[in-house]
Amino acid sequence: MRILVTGGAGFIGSHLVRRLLRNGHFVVNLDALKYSGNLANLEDVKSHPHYVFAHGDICDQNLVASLLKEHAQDGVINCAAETHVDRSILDPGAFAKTDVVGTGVLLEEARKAGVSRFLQVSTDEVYGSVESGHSTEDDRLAPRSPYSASKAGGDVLALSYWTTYQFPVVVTRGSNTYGPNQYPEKFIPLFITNAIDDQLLPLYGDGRQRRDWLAVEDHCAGIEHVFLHGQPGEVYNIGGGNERANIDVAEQLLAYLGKPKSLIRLVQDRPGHDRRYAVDCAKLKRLGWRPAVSFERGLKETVEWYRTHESWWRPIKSGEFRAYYEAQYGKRLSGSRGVMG
Ligand code: NAD
Ligand code: TDX
Repeated sequence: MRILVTGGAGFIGSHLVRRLLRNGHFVVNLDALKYSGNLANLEDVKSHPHYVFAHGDICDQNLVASLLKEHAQDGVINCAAETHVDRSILDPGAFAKTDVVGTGVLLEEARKAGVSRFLQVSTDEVYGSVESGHSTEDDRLAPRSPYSASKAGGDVLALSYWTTYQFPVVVTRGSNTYGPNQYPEKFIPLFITNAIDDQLLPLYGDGRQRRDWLAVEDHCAGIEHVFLHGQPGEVYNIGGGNERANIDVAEQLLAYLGKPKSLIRLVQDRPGHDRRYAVDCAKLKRLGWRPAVSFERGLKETVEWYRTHESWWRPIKSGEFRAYYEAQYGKRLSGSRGVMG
C-alpha cells in the first residue's frame, strides 16, 4: 500500500516507517521536525526506493492535500503529535493545535482525497487515571492533562468521521512505549541517560505511579495490524502487559547499568499526575496481535542501546533540552531527597 505516515521522524513513527518499508509498503513521511523529530532516526532508510520525506506541518492544508494527490495515498497513519505531558503543562496551546486541529486537517483532506484507510494513533492516557481494573475500548474518556485532553480531542474527532461520513477510520490507544530513539525527556530514556552520566534521577511524588510498558516494536506491530485488519470505526487498545511502579523501573535500569540507587531523588510531583494506566487488550488479541517482547529483555536492550549510542543522545541533551531541563527540574532537584529519606 501507499501510506502517508505523519510524525515519522519521531520515536514511534521512525520505527513504524522502517517496519512498513520492510513489509513492502511505499511510505511518504510528513514531519515538521519539531524538537523531538530527528532525521537521524531514519538514516538507514533515507535512500530507500519506496520512501519519500516531506518536511512540513500537518496543520498545512494545502501541503497535506498536495501530498495526498501527488502520491495517491491508499492510507494515512497519523503519528504526528506534541507528546510530552510535562511540556503540555508548560505550554498547552501547541498541543491543542497539532493534536486536535492538525488531526482535523488530515482527516478532512484524507476524506476529500478518498483515502481508503485512516489510522489515528491515540493513547491509553485518554481514559484518565485508572485506580483499579483495566480500561476497555468502550470506557468513558476522562483525560486529565492538556496532552491527554488534546489527544482525546483528536481521537473522538477521528471516530466522528466514521459515524458522520463512513470515512474508514480506526483508532489505536497504546500504552507507555519505550525503546531506542526515544527523545530523552520521557521517563525511561531520561533516567538511563542521566544515570550513565551519574546525574540525579528526578522521580515524581512517591514514585509509586504505575504504567503498562510496551516495547516500541510491539506498539508498531499493533498499529500495522490494526491498519490492515481493524474494523472501520473501531478502537483497539495496545498494551504490553507489563505494569510496573515507576520506582521499580528506575531501580531495574540502575541495576542494568551497575549504578547506585542513591541517584534516585524524590521530587515535587507533576500537577494532576495520573496514578495508574492499564488497558485491556483482549479485543486486539482476538484480531491476532500479541506483544512479543518481555519487559526485562526490552529494558535491558534499551539500556544497552543508549549505552552504545551516545552520539545519538548527547547532541540532543546539550541543545534546546538544557533550557527545558532547567525549567522542569531545576527547582525540583534543589529541594529533593533520596529514596531512603
Ligand atoms: P515523538 O515526540 O517522539 O514524535 C512526534 C513526531 O511528530 C516528531 O517527529 C515531531 O516532529 C512530529 N510533529 C509534531 N508536531 C507536528 C506537526 N504539527 N506536523 C508534523 N509533524 C509534527 O512522539 P512519539 O512518542 O513517537 O509519539 C508518536 C505518537 O504516538 C503520538 O501521537 C503519541 O501521542 C502516541 N503515543 C505515544 C506513546 C508513548 O509512550 N511514546 C504512547 C501511546 C501513544
Ligand atoms: O522526570 C520524570 N520523573 C517521573 O517520575 C518523568 C519525565 C516522568 N516521571 C514519571 C511520570 C509518569 O508516571 O514517570 C512516568 C512516565 O512518564 P512519561 O515518560 O512522561 O510518560 P507519561 O506521562 O506516562 O506519558 C507517556 O505515555 C503515554 C507518553 O509521554 C505519552 O506520549 C503517551 O501517550
